[in-house]
Amino acid sequence: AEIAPGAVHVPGWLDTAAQHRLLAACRAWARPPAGLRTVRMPSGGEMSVRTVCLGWHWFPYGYARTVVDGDGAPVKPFPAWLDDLARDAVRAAHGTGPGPDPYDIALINFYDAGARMGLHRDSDEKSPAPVVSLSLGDTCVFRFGNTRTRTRPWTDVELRSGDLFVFGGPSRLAYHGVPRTFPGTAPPHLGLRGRLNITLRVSGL
Ligand code: MD3
Ligand code: FE
Repeated sequence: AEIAPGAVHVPGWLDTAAQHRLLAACRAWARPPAGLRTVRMPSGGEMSVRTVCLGWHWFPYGYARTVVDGDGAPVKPFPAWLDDLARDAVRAAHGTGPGPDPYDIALINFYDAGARMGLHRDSDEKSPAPVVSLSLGDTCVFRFGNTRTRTRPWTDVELRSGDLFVFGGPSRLAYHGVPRTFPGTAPPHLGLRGRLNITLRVSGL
């Protein structure tokens, strides 16, 4: 379903086996060095989600090759199979592939019960390539706003384990966030308490 120009939701895109493979990979990436961390904002506050990065390290606000605001370790590599997955995802959602630049950033967010993400725009990447979002575990409310203001109008969409969302074209710079999750709604077979969101991006760096 296209909820705005270039913003396409594909429920259940990852089958059970693909969800298990991606979750197992996330568990390995979450381990130190350069593993799961709590992001501290310039204001001093901490994000309630915890994050691990592949390829490039995201910090507020920019990208680096080492964990500049954590253990200082080199960022884990971005594997070629994630570029393949991102390209498949863009083709599935938009019907046509992304440009030639390889996907080279993964930001993996972990939501325990009560974690959320305020409305924001993702503008630290230099490429206009679509952002690919994959959800695992608990269902959440994903809030998709507009490109001009952090206020209404917005559209709330529930994202479930296995869902794909692709944000390209005019939607690439839209405000978005996650006002809540529904703890305990993850498919039991996954063995995941909480929610994981994997975004795949092109740095343009
Ligand atoms: C629309 N993550 O990592 S995924 C983020 O569920 C982020 O963890 C949320 O927002 C999460 O920056 C939302 C959906 C998403 C991700 C990136 C986007 C929507 C986007 C970039 C541009 C436009
Ligand atoms: Fe975002």
